[in-house]
Amino acid sequence: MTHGRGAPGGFFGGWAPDRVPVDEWQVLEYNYAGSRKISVPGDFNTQFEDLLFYRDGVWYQRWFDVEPKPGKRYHLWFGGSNYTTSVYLNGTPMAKQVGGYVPYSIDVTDALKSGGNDLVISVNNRLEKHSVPTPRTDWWPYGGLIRDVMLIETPSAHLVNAKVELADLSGRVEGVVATQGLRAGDTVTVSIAELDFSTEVTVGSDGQGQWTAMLKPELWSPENPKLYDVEFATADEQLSDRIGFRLIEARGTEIFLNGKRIRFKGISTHEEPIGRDGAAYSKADFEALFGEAKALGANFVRAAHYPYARHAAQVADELGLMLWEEVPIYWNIAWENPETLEIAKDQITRLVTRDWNRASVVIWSVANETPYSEPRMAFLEALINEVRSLDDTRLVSAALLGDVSRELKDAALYLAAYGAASDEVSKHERDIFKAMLDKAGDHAPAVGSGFELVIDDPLGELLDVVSYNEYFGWYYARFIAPQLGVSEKTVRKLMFKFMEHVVLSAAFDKPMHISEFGAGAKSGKRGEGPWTEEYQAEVYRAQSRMIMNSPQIQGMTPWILKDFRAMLRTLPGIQDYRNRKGLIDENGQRKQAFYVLRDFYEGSWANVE
Ligand code: GCB
Repeated sequence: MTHGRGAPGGFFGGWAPDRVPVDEWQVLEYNYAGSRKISVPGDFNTQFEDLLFYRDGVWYQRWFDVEPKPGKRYHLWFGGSNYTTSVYLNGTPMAKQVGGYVPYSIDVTDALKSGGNDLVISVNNRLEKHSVPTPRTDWWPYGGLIRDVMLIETPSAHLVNAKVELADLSGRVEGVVATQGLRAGDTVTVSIAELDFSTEVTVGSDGQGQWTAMLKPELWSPENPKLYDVEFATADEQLSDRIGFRLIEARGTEIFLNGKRIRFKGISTHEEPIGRDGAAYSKADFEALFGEAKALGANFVRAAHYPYARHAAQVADELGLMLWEEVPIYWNIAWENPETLEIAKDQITRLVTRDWNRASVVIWSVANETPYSEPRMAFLEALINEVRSLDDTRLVSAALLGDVSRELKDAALYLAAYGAASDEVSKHERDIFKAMLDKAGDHAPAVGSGFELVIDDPLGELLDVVSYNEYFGWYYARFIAPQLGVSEKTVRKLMFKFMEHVVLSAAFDKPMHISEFGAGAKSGKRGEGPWTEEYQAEVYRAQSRMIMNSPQIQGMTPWILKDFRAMLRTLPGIQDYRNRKGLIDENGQRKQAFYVLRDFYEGSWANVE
C-alpha cells in the first residue's frame, strides 16, 4: 500500500500497474513490494498512526493466482469502500465507484489472466461539498477498503438477487428472482425444506421471475427470531440465505409487528467495534456491539448514519433486534446538484437491494437533521419514491431537526417561569426571570403548565414514522442561558424540572420516534454537572419522564450506545476526538446511564398499554 496524490491521468499517471525497475537506470517513483503492508478489510486511518487524520488517496496492490475456467464468470465483489474507489486489473482500469459504505461488484472475467494477476485499487476518502455526506460530519470518515473484498466465481448464467417477503398475516409469501445469462423460459427452483416447500420460477426475457405461495411460516420477532434456510437453484448453481418472515405496519399513531402493537426500545450506534479503533467489519464485531444493545434490554437499533457491513443486519436477524438503516444524507448537502442526488439514490438502492431479505430491518431512513428548504424537499421526495419503488414492505423515516430556534425561544420563557418560582436560584436571577415574564404579559406560562412541542416539518407528510432528534438537558441549556442572561448552571438545573412538563408530538396522524437524545459523560468521571456519569444519568431520567408524558411517541433510540471517534470533539482530557455520549466507553465500560435506560426498558416502557 502506498499513499499520496498520484491520480490516474495526473503527472505521475497514478500507480497502476505494479512495476519494478528493470535495472538501476530505470527511474520509477513507487514500489509496492517495499511499501507498507495493510490489512483488508480494515480502514487505513486506524492502521497507521500518521494516517489517523488523513483524507486523501491510498493505493493498494496485491498479486493473486487464479486459473479461470471456461464457461465461468469472475466478479470482484466489494462490501464497501470509502469514498471514491478506482479498480485496475493487470493495469487496465475496470470501474470507479463513488460513495462509501455500500456493496458493488465488477465483472472482471475478460481482464483475468491465467496465473498471477496484478490488482491495484485506489481509494480516496476526501469528501466534497457535493459528496454524500459532505466533509462536515460528527464521525470519522474511515477510509479505504473498509470491508471484505472477494473474487467470486459463478456460472455464466447466474443468479443476481432474490427477494422473499411475507405479504400479509394470512401467511402468504411472495418472491422475486433476478438472473443474468438465463434465457426466457429457464427456471429457478426456490425451496424451503423446513416448510416442505419448493417451486419452479420461470424467468422472463428480463431475467426476472416472480412467485407467491401460502406458506404460513412461523413469524420472526424479537422474542422469537425464527429464520428459515431458503435455497435458490438453477441448472448450474445453488445459493442459500437465512430469511425471517414478519409484518411491520404503522396504523394511525401506532406501530404493529405481526399485527401486535409494539414500542421500539432502541439505541443508536455507529459502525465501530468495542475495544478496537476503526470501522467494524466482521460478524464478531457486530455480535459484540449488538450484544451490548441486547444487554440494555433493547429490541431495536438505529444503525446511524450510513449503511453498515452486511453482517450487521444478519446479526440483528439472529439476535432478534429490529433495525433502522440509514444513508448518509446528513445535515446540509448539495440539494440542487444532480450528481449528489445520483449518489444518494445509488446508496439507498444498494442498501435496500442488499438487505431486503433481512427481517430485522423495519425502517429505511433517508436523512438526518436536514434543515427545511424547497430543494431539500424535492431531493428527499425523489429519494423516498425510490425507496418505496424498491421495497414497499418497510416503514420510511428520517431523523428531523424541528424548528430549533423557535423551540428554544419558547422553552426559555417556560424556564423563566420555573426560575421565578424557584428558591434554588439567586435573587438576581429570580428578578431577571420575573422581568422577562412581566414583559411577556399574557403569554407568560404558569409554572407546571405543559410545554407542547409539535414537530411540523412538512417532510413528515411523506414519512411513515416521524422521527425527531432533540437535546433537552444537553445542548439546549447552552443556547437558552445566553437568551435568558443567567448562568448555564442555573438553566441546567431548572431544565430537569421543566422537562417533566414537556409534551412532544407531531402534526401528523403518524407514530413518532425520538431518534436521538443524549448527554456527554467521560467514563469514570463522577460528581455533578456536565461530563459526569451522574449528569448523563439524570438526563436519561428526565428524558424518560418526558417520553412517558408524550403518548404519540412509539419508539426511541437515544444517542448513543458507545463513545465514538469524532473530529469535532477536541476537548482535551474529556473528549480527545471522541463523542462521549456513549452509554459505554470505547472499551465497553458501562456508564451509569446504561442502567437507567435498562431499567426504563424493563420497567415503564416495557409494555404497550
Ligand atoms: C446529532 C447528530 C449526531 C451527533 C449528535 C451529537 O444530532 O445526528 O450525528 O453525533 O447530534 O452528539 O451532537
